[in-house]
Amino acid sequence: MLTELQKKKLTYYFHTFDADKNGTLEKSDFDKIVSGFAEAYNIAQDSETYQYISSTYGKRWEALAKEADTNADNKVSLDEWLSYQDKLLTDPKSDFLWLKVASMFIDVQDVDKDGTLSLNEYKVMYKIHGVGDESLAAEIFAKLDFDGDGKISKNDAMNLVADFYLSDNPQAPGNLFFGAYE
Ligand SMILES: [Ca+2]
Ligand SMILES: [Ca+2]
Ligand SMILES: [Ca+2]
Ligand SMILES: [Ca+2]
Repeated sequence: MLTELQKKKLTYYFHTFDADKNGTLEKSDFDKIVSGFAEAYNIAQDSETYQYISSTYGKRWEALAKEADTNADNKVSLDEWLSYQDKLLTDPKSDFLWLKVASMFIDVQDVDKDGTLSLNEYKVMYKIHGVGDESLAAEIFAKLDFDGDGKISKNDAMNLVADFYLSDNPQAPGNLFFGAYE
């Protein structure tokens, strides 16, 4: 069972994928996020980077369509999303799949492939996922960049995302990884 705090965070997270804000997730939301990505970084559609980003988000949608869309209407509702996340996080058979998904998600945001998230990459994530503006991104980034080197290392990012999914402590910094959830 998800706790109230987990439910709150995961509900918020759901909306960051609902690019057209119609209240459900569809393939078109994921396409829209990929276009936003390409636009933000000026990535050509025939480039390897575009292929990588597009296939990563594409696979994410396919996995959701297969595993979360229980009534098979090609949409993932909030209820379907929460049941799916509950299963991922609490069923030992899911074999930490959520952690693999998180790792993939961080890798795709690391556009320059230096193994860390820069403030700029973090800002772009906020933009394409409709999380918030640059000043909110900078404010939260400062809280997550513990050593103040201007980067969030992959290792720190994984710990933060683990907190985002699992922590029931309202003060855990990782709660804010995907933006101000409340
Ligand atoms: Ca939608
Ligand atoms: Ca559905
Ligand atoms: Ca980077
Ligand atoms: Ca750092």
